[in-house]
Formats: sequence, C-alpha cells, structure tokens
Amino acid sequence: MAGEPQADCLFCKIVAGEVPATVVRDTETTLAFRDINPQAPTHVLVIPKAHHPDAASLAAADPAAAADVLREAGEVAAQEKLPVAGGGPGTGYRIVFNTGAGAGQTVFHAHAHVLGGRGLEWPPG
Ligand code: IU
Repeated sequence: MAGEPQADCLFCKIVAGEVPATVVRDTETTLAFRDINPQAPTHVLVIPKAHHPDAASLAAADPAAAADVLREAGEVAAQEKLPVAGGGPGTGYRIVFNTGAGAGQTVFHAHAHVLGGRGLEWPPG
C-alpha cells in the first residue's frame, strides 16, 4: 500500500535505523541525511519517511508530505549556510528529483537532492 515501509528499500531501512546515515535534520514526516557519494560540498538527501517511489507519486498520494520535503530542502540549505544572494559562482543551490532509471534514479523511494557550495552548471548533465 502507498506509504507503507518496503522490506527491500534502502531508504526505508535508513528511516528504521537499520542502515546508518549521517542525519542532519529529522522531522515527524521527513529525514535529511548526507549523500554517501557527494557530488558537491553540500549534498544532502531529503526523504519522506513514508515510502513513495518518486516525487510525483509522493505529491499525488500525500501533497502535505511533498510540501514538507520541499520545505525541509530549504531548511537544509539554510542550516548548511548555502548563500543565495550575490549571484556569483557558489551561490544558490539546486533541488533535484531524479525520476526514472533513465534520468539517474537508483533508489526508488522519493528523495530530493540538495546540492550547493560550488558553481552549478546549466543545463545539468
Ligand atoms: P538517485 O537520484 O536515486 O540516483 O539518488 C540516490 C542517492 O542515494 C545517490 O546519490 C547515492 O549516492 C545515495 N545513497 C546514499 O546516500 N546512501 C546509500 O546507502 C546509498 C545511496 I546505496
């Protein structure tokens, strides 16, 4: 059923404390932890604690939880002191939801990547 923990899901195991992670924020509905393979000086994943396979599925099933993930992504950026003003290289941050294997999604539990602390090119690779 949508939202229920999945036995074979890595991020459900992190939520359950069965797999270690470096947690930076923990709320009733979300968890934020450092990516084990960081692609930027700040690379944090924000996940809903409930299992949903991707961001769009999460938003369809539980819009409030999707909003919680987005708000927490902003809180992570603030906590990590990622500067937004100025507009130069290394300012601003990126929130990414890879969706589908073809777009690079490898863990099928919705997650926002929060990336910052370096210049970020556009378009992304
Ligand atoms: P993706 O968008 O599904 O590719 O993102 C999954 C991320 O999960 C990826 O950046 C991995 O480095 C990261 N990750 C992790 O943080 N901890 C883990 O134990 C595993 C993957 I496996």
